[in-house]
Amino acid sequence: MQGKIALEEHFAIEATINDSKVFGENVWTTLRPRLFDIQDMRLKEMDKHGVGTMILSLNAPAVQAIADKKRAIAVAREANDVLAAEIARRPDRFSGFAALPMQDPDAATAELERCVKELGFVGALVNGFSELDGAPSLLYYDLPQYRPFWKTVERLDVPFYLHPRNPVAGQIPGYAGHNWLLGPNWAFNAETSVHALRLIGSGLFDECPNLKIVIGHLGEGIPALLWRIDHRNGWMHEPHRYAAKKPVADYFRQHFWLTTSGNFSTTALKQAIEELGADRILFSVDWPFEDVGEGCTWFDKAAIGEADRRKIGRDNAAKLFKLT
Ligand code: GRE
Ligand code: ZN
Repeated sequence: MQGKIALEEHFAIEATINDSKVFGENVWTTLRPRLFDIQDMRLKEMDKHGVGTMILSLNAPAVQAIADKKRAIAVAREANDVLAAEIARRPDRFSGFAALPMQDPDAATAELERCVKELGFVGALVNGFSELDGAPSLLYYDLPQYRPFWKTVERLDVPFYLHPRNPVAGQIPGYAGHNWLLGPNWAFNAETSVHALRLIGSGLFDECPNLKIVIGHLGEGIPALLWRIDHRNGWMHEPHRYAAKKPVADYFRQHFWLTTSGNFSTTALKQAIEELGADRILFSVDWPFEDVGEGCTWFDKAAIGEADRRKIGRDNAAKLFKLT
């Protein structure tokens, strides 16, 4: 399919590049230049495999792991300015997601507003919880201090991409001594799904009925468990004890969009379509951690209907991000 839009596609700046050094030296020689490149190799890959547009975002965890608040604010601003300059060179091919210093809710709100209104970005991509010097615990965005931020996201009418990050050392005792569970193997989906469910349970979507959240990897495991999350031990008729008013599935179907990033499984794609409908699924690769050719070759031939392929490959994203 030509003209695909892909929206979990990363780049790095000097201040964040080393966060991506996770796969060892022999991969790093390839991964590093791919993260710094915007206009050369990336565009060639897009042309070769029918990607018309990439919505670009910073690598992970980047700003979210900078516990010094001032530095988090400065690095987010720098990354967003770099991205805006790159988009200006090829506005026909690139669009942007804001990196946000969530350590400071007011600063994050102001930076989002600047990125959308002045730089023309189409949303934000945040790498999970934030770390902050002196804060007693990790900052998840269901916390009450983030409500004004979410009101602004809703008012600006831009989607918020909740992207994975690893837990901090010791956060999940069961991972100790089993490092292979970190990253895309398991920890990313476990961390991100819990964060998404915290947002739902907190009642955020009752307060912000027009909020739009995007998550990757075909839903970080949630579609497979959506029934069970609400049903639990159904015969016991014990309602969820959370602030939200409705079942989890209601919020998930109304407020969430899922991308195919890094999960090129037709079974998972079909399940996501069955649970949420084809209008809620968006094509993505997760470049450069995943390969544009691999993602596109899979998607272009996946056993779904052609009408769904057009929606997922392009039309849903064009509508959600108001791309022309
Ligand atoms: C990502 O940001 O998507 C990512 C990483 C590290 C490893 C794999 C991966 O940051 O998909
Ligand atoms: Zn990613």
